[in-house]
Amino acid sequence: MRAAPNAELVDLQPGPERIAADAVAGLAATPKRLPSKYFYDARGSMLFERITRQPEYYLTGTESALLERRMPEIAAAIGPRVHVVEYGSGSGRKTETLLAGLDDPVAYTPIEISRAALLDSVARLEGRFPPIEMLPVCADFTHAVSLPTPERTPRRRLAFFPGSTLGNFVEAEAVALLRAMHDTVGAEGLALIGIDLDKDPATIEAAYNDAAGVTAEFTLNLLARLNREIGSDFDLAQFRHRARYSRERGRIETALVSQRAQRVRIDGREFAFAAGEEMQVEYSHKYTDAQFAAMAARAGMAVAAAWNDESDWYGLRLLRP
Ligand code: AVI
Repeated sequence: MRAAPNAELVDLQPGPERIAADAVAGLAATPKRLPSKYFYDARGSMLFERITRQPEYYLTGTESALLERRMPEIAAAIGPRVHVVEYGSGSGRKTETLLAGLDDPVAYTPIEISRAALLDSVARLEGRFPPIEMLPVCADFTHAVSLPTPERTPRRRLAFFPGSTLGNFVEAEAVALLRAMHDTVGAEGLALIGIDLDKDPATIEAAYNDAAGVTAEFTLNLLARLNREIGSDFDLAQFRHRARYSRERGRIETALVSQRAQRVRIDGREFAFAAGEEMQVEYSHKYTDAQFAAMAARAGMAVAAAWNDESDWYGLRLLRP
């Protein structure tokens, strides 16, 4: 792992006690579940990067192309001298496109749960954008985070939440997150959010069941991580990835399915799985325009501008309080 030379790291990465408590609470629930935020250890982040390059996973490529093409309009709508606060770390092209396209951005704060991914992305961006102050925060962004103050005073804050990550939260959580963003950016602030739009279910399902099996590996890595970090004894060969689209709920529901009756020990507790029992590990919501606007409104925000790709598969939304 490289260190970021000029970046001050605020480090609140969750430790084993927090992870174990979350895992035990999830396995004690009915139906069983595990939080998808724990997918992203170093190996999980690497596997996610590989997912974004699979031909079936249209989200990343579509969003990057959309942002590149519409960046002049987006920059004009946002205005100069912003402090960019990214939810999740910018390891891809998107952050570079945004920082390069904005008018004189003052500072950049990625908030990211994986320390490795955070330091890596900051080290890379720092080299590319020397005038932009790098102020990373290693934390779970679903909790309130107090932001570092840039040396140069920004005109406003811009929350940047690309990649359709908002879709990994159920509605009440997504609204709470948008409200927290609203509070973080303040009355003058803005938020630029990437959302995957509702479309043909077969296209969506294929994106979460790639032929190369990278998504299945990514899902199972959650169990490998728990075994390594909190000493659980999941047998990875006895669980299978399953991702299905629910039309009714407008979301991909990803589960790990127990291949036989088995017991798993975590933190001194034992949990029984039946053969075929599903453990919920991730939701990936897809939105209509009306659903997204209603959610933003519940968080006290309004859609100020909207950009979609030509097929209306994917959208960027600029929200204002
Ligand atoms: C990060 N997030 C938006 C991805 C998604 O599409 O829900 C994570 C992912 N899970 C499986 N493939 C990709």
